[in-house]
Amino acid sequence: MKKILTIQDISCVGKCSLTTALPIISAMGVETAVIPTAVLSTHTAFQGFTFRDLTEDIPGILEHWKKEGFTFSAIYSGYLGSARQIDLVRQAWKELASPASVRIVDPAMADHGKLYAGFSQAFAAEMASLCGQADLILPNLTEGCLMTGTPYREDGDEAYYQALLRKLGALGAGTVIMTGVSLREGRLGALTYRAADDSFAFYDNEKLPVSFHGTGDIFASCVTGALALGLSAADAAALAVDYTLECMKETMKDPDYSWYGVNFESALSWLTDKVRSLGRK
Ligand code: PXL
Repeated sequence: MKKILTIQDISCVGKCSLTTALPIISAMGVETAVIPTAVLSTHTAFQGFTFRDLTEDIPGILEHWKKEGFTFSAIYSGYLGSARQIDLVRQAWKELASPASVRIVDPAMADHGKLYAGFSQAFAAEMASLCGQADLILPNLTEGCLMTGTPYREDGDEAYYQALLRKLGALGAGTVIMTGVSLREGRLGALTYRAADDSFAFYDNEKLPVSFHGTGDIFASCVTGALALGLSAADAAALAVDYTLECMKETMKDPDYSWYGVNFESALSWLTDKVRSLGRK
């Protein structure tokens, strides 16, 4: 069985970071080890959340795992709280990656043109440096703009997105998958850029007239699981576009849905059926 490591916080309520990565990647039939970077009572879109920083626990975890000889086929980092945690992701790559391991970074720090609460432009620059050392990065439009000094535009055309992904590739990552890209009225998808041959792949599906919190984490988790199962980056992105859409449709069907995250749980059976039909599980 493929085994991945994900490094991000636990928001105890909020349907994001580890509480989505763990169930989604596990459901895809991939063992999911975790390093929790912090425990928050909720994600940071709530008021009054608690925050316990677990940074000081991480070096001991890495040291123990190094002694055990653990390695992972992918190491996927998400929301991180400080420059020190960014450094610890680099250390995890050094200690726990094999030559075939894929280093995946979702620079989860911003959306809708703004940084999340508690982040600065200096942190965005640190994250850009981590992205430059990764194999595959998963920024949304806001994060891509912040990391490359590109003006944020919601009405960008294909040329705007291609220029942005080339700039992100120039940071150093081999593959860039940008989520939330709309190139046609009523459609939304993901643009994948491979720096080695300067090639693009675009996949979109129906665009719903709503936007929900936590969809970026769901998308990144699904891409990570799919890559571990051997899909190409472009195929993994297409599966994740479809799964994220299923999650949003499930949410809209539920009259009692929560504002803070989508009903990804109701769409897990859709995802496991898909994975089975790919013959990967
Ligand atoms: O979904 C990204 C995310 C992860 N973790 C925490 C967050 C957010 C987004 O707001 O606040 C703690």
